[in-house]
Amino acid sequence: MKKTKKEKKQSKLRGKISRFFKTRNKGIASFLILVLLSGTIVIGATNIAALVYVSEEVSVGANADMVLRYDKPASKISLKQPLINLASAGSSEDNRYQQTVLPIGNGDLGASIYGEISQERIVINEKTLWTGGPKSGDASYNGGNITDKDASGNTMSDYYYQVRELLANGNEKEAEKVFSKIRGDKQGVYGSYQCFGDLTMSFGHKRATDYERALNIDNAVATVSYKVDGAEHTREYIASDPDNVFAAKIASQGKALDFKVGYSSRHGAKSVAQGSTITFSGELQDNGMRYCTVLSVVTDGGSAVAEGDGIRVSGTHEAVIFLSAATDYADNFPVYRTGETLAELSQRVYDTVFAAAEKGYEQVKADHVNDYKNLYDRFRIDFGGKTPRYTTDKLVRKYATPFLWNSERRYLEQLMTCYGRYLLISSSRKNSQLPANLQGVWNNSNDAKWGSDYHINVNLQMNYWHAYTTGLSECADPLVRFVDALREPGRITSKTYTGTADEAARGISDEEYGFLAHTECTPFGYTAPGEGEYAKAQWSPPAVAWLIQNLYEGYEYGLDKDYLARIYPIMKEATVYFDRTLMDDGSGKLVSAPSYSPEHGGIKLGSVYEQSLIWQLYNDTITAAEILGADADKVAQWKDTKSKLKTIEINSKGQIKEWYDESGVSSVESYFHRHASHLLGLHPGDLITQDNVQWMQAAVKSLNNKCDITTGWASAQRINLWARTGNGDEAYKALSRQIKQSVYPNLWDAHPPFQIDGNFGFTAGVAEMLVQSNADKISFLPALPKAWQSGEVSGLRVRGNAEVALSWRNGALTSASVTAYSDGELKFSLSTLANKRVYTQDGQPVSTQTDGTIVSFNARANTTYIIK
Ligand code: FUC
Ligand code: CA
Repeated sequence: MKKTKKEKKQSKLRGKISRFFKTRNKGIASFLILVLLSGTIVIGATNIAALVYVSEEVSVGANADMVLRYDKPASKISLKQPLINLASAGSSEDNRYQQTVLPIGNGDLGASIYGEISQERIVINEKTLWTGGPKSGDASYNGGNITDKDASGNTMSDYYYQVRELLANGNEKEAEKVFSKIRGDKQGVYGSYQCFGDLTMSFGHKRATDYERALNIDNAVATVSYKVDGAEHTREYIASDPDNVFAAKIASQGKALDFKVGYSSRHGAKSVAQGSTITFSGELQDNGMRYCTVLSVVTDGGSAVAEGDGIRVSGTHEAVIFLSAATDYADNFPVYRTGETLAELSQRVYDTVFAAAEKGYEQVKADHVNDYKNLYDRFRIDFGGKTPRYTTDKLVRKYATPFLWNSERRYLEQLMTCYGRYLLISSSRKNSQLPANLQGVWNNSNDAKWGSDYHINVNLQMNYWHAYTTGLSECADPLVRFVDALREPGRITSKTYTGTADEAARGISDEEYGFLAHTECTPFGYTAPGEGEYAKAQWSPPAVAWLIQNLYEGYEYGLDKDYLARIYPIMKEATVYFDRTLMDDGSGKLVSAPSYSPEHGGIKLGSVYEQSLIWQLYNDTITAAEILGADADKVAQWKDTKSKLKTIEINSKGQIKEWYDESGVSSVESYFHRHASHLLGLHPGDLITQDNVQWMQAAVKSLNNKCDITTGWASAQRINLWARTGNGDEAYKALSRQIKQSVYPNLWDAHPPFQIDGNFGFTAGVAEMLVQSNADKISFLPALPKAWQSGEVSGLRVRGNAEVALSWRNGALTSASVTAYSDGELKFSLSTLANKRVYTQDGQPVSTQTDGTIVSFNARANTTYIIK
């Protein structure tokens, strides 16, 4: 028989293999065969394991505690090698910090726990300690805006108008060139978030057994425990908001404690130990910012006395450390200082520490737990998670393999969901001076990537996506104040970069320029554009409009008119900038120019990113004005503007365009790029909804055209986007990919480096999968994945000031209730209330209305409605 080509090839190969055996390669050959065989066995075993694990039935109601648990101190945890490395995680020590410490915080104070046995180490942060901004006492600070003419006699706004003209004439190349001259002055102005200090405790313990380090996020208490010579040693750590202190309780059984407490500055201030108190205070070399921190040790018997610059604790079985820290930062442009002397500032910190010490640890702890649970307990979730067999680092690692029970996977997903809430409560409180930054409040470096600043082309917004949906509206208050504080410097930016000669001649007030901020912001009102290599990436006039979406959600969810009256002036002033600068694109449509789409492509006449945000700003500002009965004349003008805005367009591939003219933009680049800025109308915006089938289908196509391997926050954004399309399985894929690719052993999200937005966006994504209330209607389980066959959730907030509780089994809703907190109509999607009836809690049917697109009923405040 004649051999085919393929058969010839195969017999040749066989010949080669047998010859191989006959030679001295025998050893290697048999080794290779062994490897192949064992490989097959492993693959076979993996498949069987996968079958066993996947077919495990999961049942809800286990009520597993939400605890991050480790059997090793931070120094011994195996680190993760993230899939992509767009940015450096810093030094290897900093990388270890970011992956392994356990964070506690009270909003402005943060502490990160290593849990070391011989020498414990805790990194202390206070959120306002920043370099950059004005030097103390410098009232001439103008936030990095370049107000002078340059050598060629042009002002920044001259360039701005030249770029616009070039764009209007279709000369993008030349426009780019001129645009590159528009810049801010970051040198010495931008600064960076700083680390405050290191708390150490030298126990000198060796040969510890039964070690455990844990962070219980059900009550916000971290612990370390182990045995030495059979005697138990325990440490308990809290960060209290009511008492504004970090507190540590150190206890031992058996032998009395004997250890030394040290506390040192990262900025050269000398630690002074006196009695049982350590203080260090000073002024930052960079900008003269004053800082002070005080630590005091209280013992139960025994002694705590100064020894060198530390405190020796001995002869007691229990010691408590109270610590607080503060700076003279205030959010008042242009000085950004409280005006306190170092002595006054120090007194403030002393008073705080001694008031807590006076109160005593147990009371401070009880008040802290109570205060924390008041926020945390509002929300519950159960996908059938059961306490896993593994420590949290191993759980994360095994999540990427088949070797986890489904109930363990569900546990990790629940834990991640709750962790996003824990981290927000711990890094952003109603009384916090600043919102959560790129790392919340936890930072080990004085040179953190991006200065651990406030990026507003996605990051800061994402930090608060889950604030309203999961019942943490108070935690968003610092964000409102932050945006408000951008107004004053932002007016200078608007005037400097976009003011015209005509406006100057008319002598318009600063307010009449509106306010403007770009991608990168600091606590010192840096609102100018960037400079250098990434100047283009830092251009983003509608970033403020995006922040205002967060603020306005506060009203949509809470329906508090006083709150609306508080944010309305900010909304109105943000529109002023666009009222002044929107331009005709040549077809009668209004666009923003020069326009950019984060963080790729060129400078254009309008981008879908900018237009979607501007549309939303006008949309929400009009509604707000109408609710408040304000500015009727403006409303008419805004409505006209809104109707002329260029918004969504679909390209030849059926996707949402990112640029109106996509020529010259690489589709490969777009595929790999982490930002999905052209889809902001889908989430968090209101432009693209299920009501517009064509746009929704295009959005799905766009999403399918986004690479799965991406940064942590970008995965989180994809969860939210897919949820809004109603595709739960795709949303779930993004969610599980995020855990596999971007979650560190301590559950912090990795860009890399550690960036907290991904943690927050993850939680927001889960909420969005379970309940949606955008587009003026509430939907239950709009994007339920197969992985969450059965579950229960309560405390999910919806727009219209109400709260939802749901249970479902085998993918179908089994019970639902809605609690209204205001009188008014609640609207639901047709499918949500199809074949269902609404009852009061005592079983009285409630009448519903439908107009064919929604079903609604009139709810009364503080009433729960059962849906069956
Ligand atoms: C934006 C993102 C980066 C990073 C930075 C802090 O510029 O594009 O990925 O998250 O913010
Ligand atoms: Ca909205």
